[in-house]
Amino acid sequence: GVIGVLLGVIITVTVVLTLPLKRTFIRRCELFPGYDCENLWSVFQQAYVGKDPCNVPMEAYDPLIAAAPFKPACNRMMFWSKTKDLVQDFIKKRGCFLTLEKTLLGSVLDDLSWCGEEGSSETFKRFCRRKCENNPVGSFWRRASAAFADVACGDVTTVLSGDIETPFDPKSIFGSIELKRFKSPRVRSLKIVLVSRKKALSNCMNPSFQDLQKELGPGITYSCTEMTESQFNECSSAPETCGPCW
Ligand code: N1C
Repeated sequence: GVIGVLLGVIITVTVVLTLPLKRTFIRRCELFPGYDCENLWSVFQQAYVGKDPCNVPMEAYDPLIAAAPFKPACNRMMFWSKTKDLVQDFIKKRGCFLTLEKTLLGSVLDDLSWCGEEGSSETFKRFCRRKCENNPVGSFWRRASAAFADVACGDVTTVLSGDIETPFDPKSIFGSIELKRFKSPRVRSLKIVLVSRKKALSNCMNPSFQDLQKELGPGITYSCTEMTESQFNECSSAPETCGPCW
């Protein structure tokens, strides 16, 4: 009858909206040996399921971070802002550097969208609005970035864009969260690599780098290197070690 059809529609819609996200999460997670991916999925879901998608704070993901903590990789950690594609191509070739997207939590959720709804036990992956600050996706990246930056040590590299007028944005996740968590003497230096694709709109003398240095913890050495996209890519064919290229 009508109820049966309705139920069928509801179940189909649920499966179509939920399954692909879980499947992607589990498939990507299984590339990392030694983790209970079903359990991670359930811990992940608890952060946002049944909640107003404007009311999921960073802290909602604390249990997820605790279930798959980041491990320090001294001298090999790479951060970025407004240069995601550039860095991802670079990382594929120069495997020695570690970005958040290469870790378990970063990789399972990269490029995905998710949210819940009050009074519902579903995960939606479409029509998740990101207007409010405490949306499930934004809060995840802020929380994960904080935890990833907390374990940074040694020489840290950040790739910024020379194609914009203000390469350091204090409101970005890099500027507002990661940078502030680098602590001396655990972190020895911050190496900015400023990469320009076409015509550079900024260089290392850009005033925004003064703001950056003000936010940088005392005792951490700062340096900045300008590169074209091709110079940066040549760097990626350098040896397996994270040896000097900038
Ligand atoms: O706000 P951003 O960059 O400065 O954030 C980048 C910074 C990196 O150093 C990463 O460690 O924060 C981390 N990070 C991611 O790894 C990440 N993957 C995908 C932050 N955000 C990430 N995303 C998505 O891109 C997420 O939706 C977030 O809002 C954007 C950040 O882009 P941005 O402004 O270029």
